[in-house]
Amino acid sequence: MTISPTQTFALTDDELALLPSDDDVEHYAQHGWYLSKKIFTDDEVDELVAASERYYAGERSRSLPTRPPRLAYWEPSKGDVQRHNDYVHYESDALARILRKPLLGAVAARLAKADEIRVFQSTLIYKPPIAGEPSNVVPWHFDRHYWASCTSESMLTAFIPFHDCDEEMGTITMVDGSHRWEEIGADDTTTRHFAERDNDDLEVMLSDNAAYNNATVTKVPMIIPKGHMSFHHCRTYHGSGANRSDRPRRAISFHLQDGANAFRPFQLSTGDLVAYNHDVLVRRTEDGRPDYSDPEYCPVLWRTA
Ligand SMILES: O=C(O)CCC(=O)C(=O)O
Ligand SMILES: [Fe+2]
Repeated sequence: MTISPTQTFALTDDELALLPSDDDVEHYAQHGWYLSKKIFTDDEVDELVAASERYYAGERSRSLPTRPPRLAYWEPSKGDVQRHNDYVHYESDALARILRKPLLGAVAARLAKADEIRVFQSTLIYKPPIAGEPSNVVPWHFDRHYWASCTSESMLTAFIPFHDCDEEMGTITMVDGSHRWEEIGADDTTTRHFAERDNDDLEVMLSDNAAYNNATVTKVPMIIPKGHMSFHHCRTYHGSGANRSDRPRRAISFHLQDGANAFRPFQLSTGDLVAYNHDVLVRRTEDGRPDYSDPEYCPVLWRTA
């Protein structure tokens, strides 16, 4: 699945009409989120469902050579909890083929004002239709906290449901404009995965941060029609609730990096360096750092000619 560094990317006229307008780009800059037009056809979305079911049944195009320390990796033995599976763009060519549609990368490039967009991570997500299942609740967080070893402040995430997705299904919900907040209480614990933190802690952290910024917490649920997707900035707080519908909530969280992003050493107060799962997988740069442009794991999605 590697592509040559000189590969060019192009859009059809129909696709050009699906890019965010200048007003949309300004909206994203102000609010920290954007609800896209219809990026995937119904056939492409249906193939995401089919390919994900094959993935859950054990189909792999290749397997990770090693399991990094914080890998999310649901297996059937874990039962009817919320499923998270990282690196599906690496392990499933059927999913990758659709995720790598140039239009998606071009939308991200417009929003991030970047010439190049690469994959950073992809997580396949499944919320079983069980209203009271505690693991279905995604507490407030922003993604930059997990990416302390990245230099970029412009990374972003596409949240891609495989069907119409609304509040009943526990759709992703953004805290409007929160990417522009200055953060208080940023300590070592914020680099820990949100699954390891207390939900009440995070609700308090959100309201404290809002108060510090003289802001109010405005929660905006993303009502996403099939084929559309939401994008959020790496500092936008978001979370999601229970799946109260009678259908599974299926999605991919597609984390994207701008071309300039690279590894940086980031030290905790303990002296330990923050690591990202990539650090035990990707090739090294000439000066020995993990290379976040390794095409095996972080392929280019879009490059402006
Ligand atoms: O599954 C969700 O509702 C939230 C996913 C998420 O945290 C993300 O896309 O960054
Ligand atoms: Fe997130």
